[in-house]
Amino acid sequence: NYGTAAAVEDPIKPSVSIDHTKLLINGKFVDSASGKTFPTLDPRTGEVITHVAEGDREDINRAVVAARKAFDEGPWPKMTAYERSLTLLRFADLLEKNAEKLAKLETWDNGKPYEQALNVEVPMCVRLIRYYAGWADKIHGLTVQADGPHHVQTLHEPIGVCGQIIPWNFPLLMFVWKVGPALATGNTIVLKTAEQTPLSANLAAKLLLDAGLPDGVLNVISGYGPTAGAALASHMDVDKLAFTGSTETGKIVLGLAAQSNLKPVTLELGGKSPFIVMDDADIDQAVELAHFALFFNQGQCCCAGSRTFVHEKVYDEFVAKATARALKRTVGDPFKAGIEQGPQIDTEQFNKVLSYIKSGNESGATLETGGNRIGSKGYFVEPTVFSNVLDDMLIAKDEIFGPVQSVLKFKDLDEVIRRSNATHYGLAAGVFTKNIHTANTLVRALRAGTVWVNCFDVFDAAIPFGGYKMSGIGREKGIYSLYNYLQVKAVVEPLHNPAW
Ligand code: TXE
Repeated sequence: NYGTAAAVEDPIKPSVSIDHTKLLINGKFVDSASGKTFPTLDPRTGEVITHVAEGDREDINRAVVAARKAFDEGPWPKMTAYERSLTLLRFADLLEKNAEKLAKLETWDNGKPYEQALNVEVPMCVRLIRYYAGWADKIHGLTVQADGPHHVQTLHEPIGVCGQIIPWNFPLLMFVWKVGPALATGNTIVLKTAEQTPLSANLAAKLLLDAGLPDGVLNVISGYGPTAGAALASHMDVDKLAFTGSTETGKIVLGLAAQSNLKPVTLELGGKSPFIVMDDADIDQAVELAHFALFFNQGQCCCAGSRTFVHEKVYDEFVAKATARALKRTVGDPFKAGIEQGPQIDTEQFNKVLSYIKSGNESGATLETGGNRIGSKGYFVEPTVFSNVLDDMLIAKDEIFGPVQSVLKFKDLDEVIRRSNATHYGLAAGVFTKNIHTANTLVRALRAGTVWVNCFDVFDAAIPFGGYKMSGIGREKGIYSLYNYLQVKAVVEPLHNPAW
C-alpha cells in the first residue's frame, strides 16, 4: 500500500541551484543586521537544505524605510499605470521561463509533488500576475452626483507601504496572491516569508527585479513570526497589513495592528469546510472529489473539505469507496513522477496531525485506514480515513491540516445545513447533488466565502477567495482584492466660483 514510500529513504537530489538566501532590501540581497541565519529543512528527511538570513525588527525597519522612500519619491506609484502593467507582464514571462527552477525549489522546501508545483501552481502564478497586470491601467474612481453646485469625484489611490505575511503551504502562490494586487495598484511592499519555506519567494523576488521593478518597491524578509512578523504587524509606518496563516496568529497580528497605528488588516485564516454529499449525488465522482478536497497538498489547505458529510442512504457505500481510494493514494518522494502525496511540512505539523489521529481513535471514531507514520525519515503520514465521526469530536472541530478524512453521517437537508454552519470557521464548502433545488438551497444557506457545487478547489485569478466568521476578513483575488490596496479620496470643487 501507499505507493512508493520506500523511495523516501533515498531522496532524489533536485538539480537546482539556490542563489538567493539573503534579505531583499532596497533592491539588493543583503545579510541581516544581526548577521544571524537559520536553516530551512527538507521535509522528506528533516535535513538542512541551506541557511537563510534571519530578519528581525531592525531588518523590518530598514525594509520599511526603503519601501516608504520608494512610495514617497517614486517612481513606482507615479509612473504610468501602463508601465506598471508592463513590469508585471515581464514578471509573468520570467516566472514562466523559470518554471522548472521555481517548482524544484518549491518541492524541495515544502515537500509538495513536483508535478503539482510545475504543472498547476507555477502556471496559476503566471496567470494571476497577468490578470493583475490587466487591472493596473483600469483602476479609476467615480463622478459623484452630490446635492448642491459641486463637482465631486473620487480618486482611487494606492494605500502606501504594505506589510504582507505569508504561510508555508503554498509559498509561491501566496507570494503572488499578495504582491500581484498590491503592485498593480501602485503600492510598495515589505513581505515576510514563512520560516519553513523562504526559497521560492526569494527567486520570484529576483525575477521581479529583473522585470524592472524599481529598488525598494518590494522588500522580502525571511525570519520568524514573533520577531520579524510581529515587528511588521506593529510598525507605525506600515499603512496596511495582509496576513495568511492560522486563526490564532491572525488574532495576534490584528491586535498588533490595532495597538500600533490602526493599519487596516486583511486576514485569510483557517477553516473546517464541509463537503456535503446528498443521496442523489454521483457517488464515484463525489468520492474522488471528496478525496481530492481533503488530501490535496498533503491536506495542508486552508479550504480543505475536512468535514465530509454523507447522506445516510449512501454512507456505507461512500465510506467503503473513500477508504479504497485512500489506500490507492501514492505517497513518497515528491520529486518522483506519479506521486500524489509528499511529507508534511515540519515536525510540528507532523506531530499535530498524529496527535489528532490519536484523538480520533480515543474519541471512538472508526479508523478505516491509515493512522501511522510512513518510513523512519521525514514527515510522511499515511492517508487516513475515519468514519462514524461525530460533531463534538476534536477531529470534527479543529483544523487538522493533514491527510485525515473525517466522514460524518446525516439524515436530511436542514440537519446538514445546521451542522455545517455550527463552526467558528466559514472559508469554503462543497455541495454534491444532482438536484438544482437542493444545490441552490445549500448555496444560500451555507455561511462560507466559497461554495463549490459538484466541484472543489476550482481556483481562478478572477474568483474572489476569503472567509466568513473566524476564517478571515476581506477577499483576495479578483476585483475584490484591489480594494484592499486602495484608498478612496473624495474631491469636491464648486461648480461656479466667482473668485476664479
Ligand atoms: O501558522 P502561523 P503555523 C494553520 C494550520 C496549521 C496552523 C499552524 O492549521 O496547522 O495554522 O501553522 C507568521 N506575528 N495554517 O504555525 O503561525 C509565521 O512566521 C506575526 C492555515 O505555521 O499562522 C508565518 O509567516 N507573524 C494557513 C505566518 O505567520 C507571525 C496556512 C503563518 O504562520 C507571528 C498555514 C506573530 N506573532 C497554517 N507568528 C492557511 N490559512 O492557509 C507567526 N507568524
